Amino acid sequence: MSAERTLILVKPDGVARGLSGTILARVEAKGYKLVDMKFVHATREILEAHYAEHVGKPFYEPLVEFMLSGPVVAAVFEGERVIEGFRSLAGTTEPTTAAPGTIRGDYGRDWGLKVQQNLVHGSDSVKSAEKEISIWFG
Ligand code: IDP
Ligand code: MG
Repeated sequence: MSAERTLILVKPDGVARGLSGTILARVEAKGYKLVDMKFVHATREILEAHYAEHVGKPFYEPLVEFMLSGPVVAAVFEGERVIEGFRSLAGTTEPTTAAPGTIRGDYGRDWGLKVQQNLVHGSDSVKSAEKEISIWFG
């Protein structure tokens, strides 16, 4: 059985604020293994595939625009229960109430925009991880 993998993105706000290294270091420090990584400016096509589950929601278009606003770091991390472990480290979606000690809780806040800029993305299931790794890394 191969080890579990997840797709992690440092979103454009994380890159613009100079937090890419800090964020990746926290994932590495927890013990997960970095197995692939690239610095990339997403395309609308990539984002439409990546965020297909959110089509039609009020924040969908602002989310796509936000993700197109600058480069992201896309990374694949590996380890036992890494999907769940990274989402726990990232914190809940809304940065205002994400627990202190999490990435979103420590570095994020609400900026009063139509989309929450919350620094990171992490796959939410084995199925999504496989799909997302293939979208971003082919
Ligand atoms: P997740 O990133 O915590 O898995 P999702 O529900 O998959 O959250 O939503 C994808 C992204 O869309 C979030 O990370 C956030 O940037 C944005 N988002 C989600 N829900 C809302 C909302 O209710 N208002 C504004 N932005 C949202
Ligand atoms: Mg999600």
